[in-house]
Amino acid sequence: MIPKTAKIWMDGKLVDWDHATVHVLTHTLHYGLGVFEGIRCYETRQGPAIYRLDEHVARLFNSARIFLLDIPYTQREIREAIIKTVQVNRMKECYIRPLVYIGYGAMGLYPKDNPVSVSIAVWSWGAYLGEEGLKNGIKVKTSSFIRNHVNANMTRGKICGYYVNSQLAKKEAISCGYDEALLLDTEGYVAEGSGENVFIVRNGVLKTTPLTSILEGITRDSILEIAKDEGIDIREERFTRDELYIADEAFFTGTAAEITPIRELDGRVIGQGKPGRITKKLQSIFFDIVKGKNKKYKSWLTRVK
Ligand code: PPE
Repeated sequence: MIPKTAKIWMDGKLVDWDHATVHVLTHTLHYGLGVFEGIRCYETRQGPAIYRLDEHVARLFNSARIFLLDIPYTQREIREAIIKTVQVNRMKECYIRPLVYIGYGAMGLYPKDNPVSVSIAVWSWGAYLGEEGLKNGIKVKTSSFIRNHVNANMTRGKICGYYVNSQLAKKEAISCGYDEALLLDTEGYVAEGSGENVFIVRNGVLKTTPLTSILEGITRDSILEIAKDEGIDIREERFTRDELYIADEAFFTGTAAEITPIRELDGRVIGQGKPGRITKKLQSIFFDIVKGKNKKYKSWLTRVK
């Protein structure tokens, strides 16, 4: 169970956690067309700070644009509502989940006049793949489920329904004794994790999959930018699962997963079977940034007073 906080923002009102409910005929609940975000707020010496808030809000609106959802608020209003929700719940550190959903009204696949609603919840969420995983790496399984073709389910939008595919992959991986799943694209190349983007390091080159059948991850973007500033050779290009088997290092990135090293894929040990030098370096810079200890990237943090 996730720990309760005091209030959830629902269409402009701060509602008590236990009363933040919807009707069972809420359209999104039946058909999966809703868009959401996952954002983290970290404790810094200057107080709580939200990581890359503007980019997350922009992606929420882009998701809505792709899926023809008319959010009845401006980006500025949602941004302010997110900050307010963190404030009223007095969170020092939390995960933030804005959700845009189609409400109660007509049923069937054409909910023309149903209202579009927005909710924002916050809660404490520790290491997504476990503290141990964050430190020493996780065991991953290539999924028997593949990512949707981009014309079946557009991946630039972070929609609720996309995560059915992710859940199938995740359940399969866990039931086989692994920590996480790696999904391939429709052509058999590596795509991403169930809720993470993926990177490898081979011969000093950092590679990640191109933005064709994956979510445009904000942590992915952060890592690319940090690596560029560190003078690391970066490539955004397709690679296969066997290239991952023989990589020197591999890791997942995501808001929830942060930077989680991969120590094994399908029973093949990656590199030395522990977080590699470049992974550790990027992880350490990332955690300094989010905790407000790296001035160079301070524009990525929005302070919550
Ligand atoms: N790919 C997928 C499929 C994905 O869900 C995420 C985030 C990412 C990549 C990384 O994107 P970003 O967070 O912008 O770096 N997954 C979110 C949901 C996880 C969940 O279990 O819920 C997250 O990390 O918040």
